[in-house]
Amino acid sequence: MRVLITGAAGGVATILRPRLRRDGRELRLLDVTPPEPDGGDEVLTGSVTDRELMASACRDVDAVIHLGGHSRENSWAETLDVNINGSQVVLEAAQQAGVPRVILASSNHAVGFRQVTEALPAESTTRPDTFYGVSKAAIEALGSLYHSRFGMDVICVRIGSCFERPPGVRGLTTWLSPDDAGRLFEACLTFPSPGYRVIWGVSNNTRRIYSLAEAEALGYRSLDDAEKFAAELTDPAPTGDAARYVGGPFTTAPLGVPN
Ligand code: 15L
Repeated sequence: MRVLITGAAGGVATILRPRLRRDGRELRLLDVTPPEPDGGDEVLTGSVTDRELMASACRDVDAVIHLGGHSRENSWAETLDVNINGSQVVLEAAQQAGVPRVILASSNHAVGFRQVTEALPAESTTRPDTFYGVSKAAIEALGSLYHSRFGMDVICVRIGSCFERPPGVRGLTTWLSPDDAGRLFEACLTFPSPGYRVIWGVSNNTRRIYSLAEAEALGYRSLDDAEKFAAELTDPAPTGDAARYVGGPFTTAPLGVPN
């Protein structure tokens, strides 16, 4: 099995790569800044917006994990080009190459203006909080289109906060632990014929508000809980809109300003 990972030098990919390595599985890593290859990984350098590069990157690939793109707010032009156009390039290249499965990194910011008190099933309709959140909503829509037109399996993972440790008090709700991320993406790679799915990427946190049911239906079992870090987190708890809405501080950050 060969898995192409875009955005392979980024934070989530750096967490995932060692956890997805298996006998009989090759990782092909693509990023604008070349990631350190571990062992026998193949490395491709360039942008997900490069159609020729993506066409060759998708050759003889069994699954794509598309993590490439800006991971925070950026100008509309950048967001449109790298996140939205780039994701279309990835899906098109995968489709043309006959790749049967694509896993797309969506984000809690696709639904950032949903209230934290609402029920949050994974497929709740989008309420983006930033241009970045709009790009994640668009990525989910593109994934749906490519599934419906071409029958590709497409799983969109609305990732909470995937870091080594919860990044502050909000992370007690949103954290996806590294090991749970490994378990989740492994389930996405191996669950038979998932079709099109939107799932939450979160650990079984005591303060969790996102639904785990959709990810568990793919065989994911979270073994971690951010609560064990609670005593160490001393940043002030969010207030106002940052506390009211799923997207936290993204809901009040200026639009189109890189942060
Ligand atoms: C995201 O989508 C970002 O990529 C990440 O950097 C975090 O900000 C995360 O959301 C979050 O909400 O914590």
